Amino acid sequence: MVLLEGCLDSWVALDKWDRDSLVNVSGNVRFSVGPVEMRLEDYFRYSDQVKEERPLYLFDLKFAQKVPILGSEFEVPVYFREDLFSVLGNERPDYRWVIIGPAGSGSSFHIDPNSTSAWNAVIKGSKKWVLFPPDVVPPGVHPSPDGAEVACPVSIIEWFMNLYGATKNWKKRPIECICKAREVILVPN
Ligand SMILES: O=C(O)CCC(=O)C(=O)O
Repeated sequence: MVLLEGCLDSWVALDKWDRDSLVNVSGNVRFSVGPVEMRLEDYFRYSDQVKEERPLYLFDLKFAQKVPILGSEFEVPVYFREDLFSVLGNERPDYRWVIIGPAGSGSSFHIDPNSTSAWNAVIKGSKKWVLFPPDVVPPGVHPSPDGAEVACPVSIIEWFMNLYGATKNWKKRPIECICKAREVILVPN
């Protein structure tokens, strides 16, 4: 795992992507939010007042097709330009997402498909990461026999409150960090 600073300096998105500009530029376009599709204006209204333990997390893989200008306001950081998926042409698997969420929302434990090494940039706010070594199953997590699917029955908040502590005296502890705005994390395969 590597945390990088200073490699997003050319991104228009860094200064431009705030709520108002994203709402304006996307208008009535609907983004994928868990099981539903929502306009950004509605999503931000929801996320301002949400009190649920598992707030809905906006996670949209078609954002740049839906609102093409968004696709032009960031670029792949120089370190990640080798693109092995390019040999697949139109068969390329999903490869880019915009992610938005209020405090307490997030992705739970998983292993990315296709042996992906993923980079993940933070534009606003900050994101806590907990990465376990490949041979370690985090407490409370139940992988499928081949390890490809993992189920984590508790919310992220509950995991931190009730299960995280168990790892404190494990020999193989997770690597943890907080990725702040303008930083990028590389999560290896
Ligand atoms: O930013 C996140 O919530 C995690 C994203 C992630 O791990 C993924 O897309 O596989």
